[in-house]
Amino acid sequence: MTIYQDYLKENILKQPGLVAWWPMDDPLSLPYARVLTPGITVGKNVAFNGTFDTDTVWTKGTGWTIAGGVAHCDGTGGAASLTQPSNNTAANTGHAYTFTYTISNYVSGSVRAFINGNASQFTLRNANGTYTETVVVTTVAALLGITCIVSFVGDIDNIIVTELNIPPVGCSYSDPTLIVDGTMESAGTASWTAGNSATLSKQTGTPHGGSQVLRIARNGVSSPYAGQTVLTVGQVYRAYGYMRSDGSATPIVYQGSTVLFTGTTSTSWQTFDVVFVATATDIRFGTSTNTGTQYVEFDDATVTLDRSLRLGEIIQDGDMETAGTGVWVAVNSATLTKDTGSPHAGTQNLRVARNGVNAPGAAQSVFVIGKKYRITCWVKSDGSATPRLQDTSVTIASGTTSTSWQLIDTIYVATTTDIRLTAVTSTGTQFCEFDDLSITEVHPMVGLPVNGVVQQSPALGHLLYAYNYDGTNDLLNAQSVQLNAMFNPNEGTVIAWIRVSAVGIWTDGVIRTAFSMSADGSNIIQMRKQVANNTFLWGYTAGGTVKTTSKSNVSTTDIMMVALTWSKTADQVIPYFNGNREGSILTGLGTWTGNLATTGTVIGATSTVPASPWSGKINDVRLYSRALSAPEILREYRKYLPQFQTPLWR
Ligand SMILES: [Ca+2]
Ligand SMILES: [Ca+2]
Repeated sequence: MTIYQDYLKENILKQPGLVAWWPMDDPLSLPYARVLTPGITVGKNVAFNGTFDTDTVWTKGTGWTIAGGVAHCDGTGGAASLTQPSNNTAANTGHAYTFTYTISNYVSGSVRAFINGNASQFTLRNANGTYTETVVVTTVAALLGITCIVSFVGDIDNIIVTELNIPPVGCSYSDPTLIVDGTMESAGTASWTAGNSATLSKQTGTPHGGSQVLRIARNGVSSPYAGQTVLTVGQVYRAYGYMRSDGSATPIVYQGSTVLFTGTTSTSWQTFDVVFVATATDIRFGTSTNTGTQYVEFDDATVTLDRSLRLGEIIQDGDMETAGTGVWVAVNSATLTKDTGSPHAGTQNLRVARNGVNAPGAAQSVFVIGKKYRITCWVKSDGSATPRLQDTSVTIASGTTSTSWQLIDTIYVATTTDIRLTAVTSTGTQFCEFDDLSITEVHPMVGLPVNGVVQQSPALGHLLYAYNYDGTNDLLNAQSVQLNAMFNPNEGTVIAWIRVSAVGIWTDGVIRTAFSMSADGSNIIQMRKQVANNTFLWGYTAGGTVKTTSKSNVSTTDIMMVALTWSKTADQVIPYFNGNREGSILTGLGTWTGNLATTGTVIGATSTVPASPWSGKINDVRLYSRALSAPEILREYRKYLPQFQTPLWR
C-alpha cells in the first residue's frame, strides 16, 4: 500500500505531460485501469488540416475547392458539404465539443458547422466572421465539417473542433455542485425561487436521502417550478439527482422554460441525469401540471460543469433490501418479487420471473448516453433461465444457468438510458435472481478489459500487480474520445512494463503486441514481439513513413520496461529497453494524420479483433504528451526496480 501511495504521488502529481496512466496495479480495490489527465480539460483539435494548407483530408462536395490556404465554395452544389471523418464515431455521443471556423470573402448563401446527425444544433451563418459554438453531440457522428444550407459562395478557414470538459483528475473527480440546498436538508425553501406561483415546501416523508425533500406544488398556475440561477449560457453542465411524482404530475427538469429531462408519474424515486449546453441561466425543477394542487418532489440534486464525474452509487435498491419492487420497472410483463430464500447478502434479492412474455426484466433508467460505467452484480439462475445485464436492447454481460451466485464485473459505455436485469427464457415461469448490483461512473479514459484479462495478477517485479494476458484473445481496449483528444501524435512518450508468460513465447513464431495505438495502416505507434525469434520491435509510423527499431536476442522472462519517445519538432523517434536507448535515434519522421481508430488503441494486442495478443503480464502503461529525455527514461526504470523500491518505499 505504501508503495502504491508513494507511486501515485511520484508519478501522477509530479510528472509534467502525463496524460494517461493505466496502472493495472491497485491495492485500493479499484481494479480497472485508470487514467489521469492533469491540467487538461480541453482536448486537441480533432479536425485535421483545418487550415487547408494542402488539398488533403477533406471530402469536397460539389462546388468546394481547396486552394490558397482556404476552402472555397462557388455555390454550384447547393446544399453541398465539406467533410472529414469525425473522431471515434461510435462513442462520441454524449460528449461536448466547441466548433470554431472563419468565413471570409462572403458573397451569398449560408453555411453552418456540421457534425452529422447534429447539424441542426449549429447556427446558420451568412456573413464574414469567426464563429465559435458549443454542442453536446446527441447522435452518432461519423463526419464533421461545414455544410451549405443555401448555396454558399465564399471562403472557409481555420476549422478547430475540440472536446470540452474532460475530467481533469482521476476517476473520483467532481466539481462542487453549483446549486444550494441540493440535498433539500436546509430549513425552509429560501434557496429556491418559486416560479409560476408554485407552493414550495420541505417534506419529510421517505426522502431519497437525509430527512427532507423539496415539494413543488401547483397553486393556480400551470407548470410550477423551483429554480436557481446558476448557469452561464454556452457552458456545458450536468444535472442529476432524484425526482418523484404524486402519482399524477410529471416531474421535469428545465433550463429556463426548455425541458431537459422528463420523469414518470411513479411515486418511487427516479434518477434524472442530463448533460446540456446552457441556453438559459436558471435550472428549474418542476412539473407541467395544470390541475389542482398536484405536486412533484426532488431530492439529492446536483448541477456541475459536465467535466465532473458523478460520484457514488447511481442505482437505487442495488442491495435489494428495500421492501417491495417499487423502484424497478417490470419489462416484458415480468413478475418482480423480493426473494428471501438465499440472497447473496442481506435478507433479500430480486427475482425476475417470466409471466407469459419472453425475456422478462427489471429496469431502472440511470445512464447518460456516452458516459462510462462500472457495473458489478451477483446473479444466479433457477437452473434454466440465463441471467443477463443489458441496456434497453444490447447485452452488457451474461451469467450462466448455474444456481450458484456468480459475479459479473464489467465496464460499459452507455448507448441507451436503461439498465435491465433480464432472465433470458421463453419457458413457463422460469426466473433469475439478482443481488448487490452496483453501478458507478468511471473516468471516460478507463480502458475496457476484454475476453477475461486477469486483473491483479502478481506482477513479479514491478509494483504489486499486473494484468495477465492469456495469449489467446485477452486485451484492454484503451480507446476513448477523450484519449483521442489527449493524444499528441507529434510529441509523446509511451512507457510499458511487460513480461512474457514463458521463455517459449520468444520463439513461438507469431507477433505479440504489448501496446498499439493507430489511426489507420499509415499512422501507428507500436511496441511488440516479432515473428522472428527473440526479437522485439518499436515502431512509429506517421503519414505512411515507417520508423522501426528491432532488438534481437531477447529471451528474458523478467519484467522489462519498454518505452518509445517521438518528437516531430526535434525530428526524433527513440526506443528504449530497460532504461537505455535501443539502437540509433530515428529521424525523417512523417506527419501523423487521423484520429485514433475505435479498434486500434489496445494494451496487449494490435487491435480489438484481437490481432497478435500478448502472452504474459503488463502493468503501469503511461502515455505522455512530450518526449521524455534519456535521463528521465533511465530514472523511470531505476526508480521502480524492486531493489530500489525496497529501501525507498518501505
Ligand atoms: Ca434530502
Ligand atoms: Ca440483498
